[in-house]
Amino acid sequence: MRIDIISVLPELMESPFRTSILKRAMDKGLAEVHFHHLRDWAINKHRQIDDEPYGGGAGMVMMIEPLDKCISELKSQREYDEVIYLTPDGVTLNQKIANTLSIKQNLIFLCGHYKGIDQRVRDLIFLCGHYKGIDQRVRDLHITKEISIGDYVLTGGELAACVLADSVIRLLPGVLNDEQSALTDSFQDDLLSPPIYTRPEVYKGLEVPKILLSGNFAKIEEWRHNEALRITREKRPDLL
Ligand code: 6GU
Repeated sequence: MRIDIISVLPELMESPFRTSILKRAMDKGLAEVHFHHLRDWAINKHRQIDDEPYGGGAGMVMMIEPLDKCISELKSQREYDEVIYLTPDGVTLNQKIANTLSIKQNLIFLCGHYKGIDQRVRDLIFLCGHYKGIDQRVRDLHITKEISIGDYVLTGGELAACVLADSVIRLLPGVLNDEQSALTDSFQDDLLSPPIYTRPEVYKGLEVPKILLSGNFAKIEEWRHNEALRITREKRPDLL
C-alpha cells in the first residue's frame, strides 16, 4: 500500500511512521508513506496556499489552485483508489472503514488546516466518477471521501491522518506479528475485546480467572465470547 499525505505541516507526522510497528511495516516494504508539502504547489513566490474568506469572517481558507496542482501531479504518476479529505465534518472513522481501506493500493490523504479548504473542491465529490458532467480542467481534483476521527476539533487534519494511516496499515498482511491479533481486536466483530491476563496467577490476592488456567480451549473460547458480550453490553450497548 502507498499513502500520499498532502499537508502544510508534514513535519507533524514524521515520528509515528518512524516508530515501532508502523516503522517495521515501512521497513518491510508493506506500506509506503510519502509526504507532500502543499507549499511546493503554491501560487506565487510568497509560497501562498491560503487566503481570506470571501464574504469576510475569521480564519484563512486553503486555496483551490495549489490543491488542484498537487493532486493532479500525483494522479499523473499513478492511479489512486481514494482521495480522502480529513475534516471534522466528515464521516466518523470506524473499524469497518479501516478494513475497507486496508485492501486498497494507493491512497491520498489531504489534511485540512486553518478554516478548511475551498468548498468548490469538496463539491466535486458528488461528481466523482461522472467525468462527463464536469469541466475537464478539474477532472483530477475530486476527493472521494471525507473522514473525521471523532466529534471534537483538532488544530488540523495531520494527527487525524496519522490515526487513519495507523488504523489501516496495521491491518495489512504481515504487519502484525501474530496474524490472529488483528482478527481478535475490539470492534472487529462489533464486540469489544474480552479481558486478558498474564503472570503471575495471583498478585497481592488478585487472582486470574480459573477457566484461563484450565487448558480447556473450547471452554476458554466460550468464556471469552461471553465476556466480550458482557463487556460490550456494559460499556457500548450501541454496538449490539
Ligand atoms: Cl479529520 N480534522 C480536524 N481538524 N479535527 C478533527 C478531525 C479532523 N477529526 C476529528 N476532529
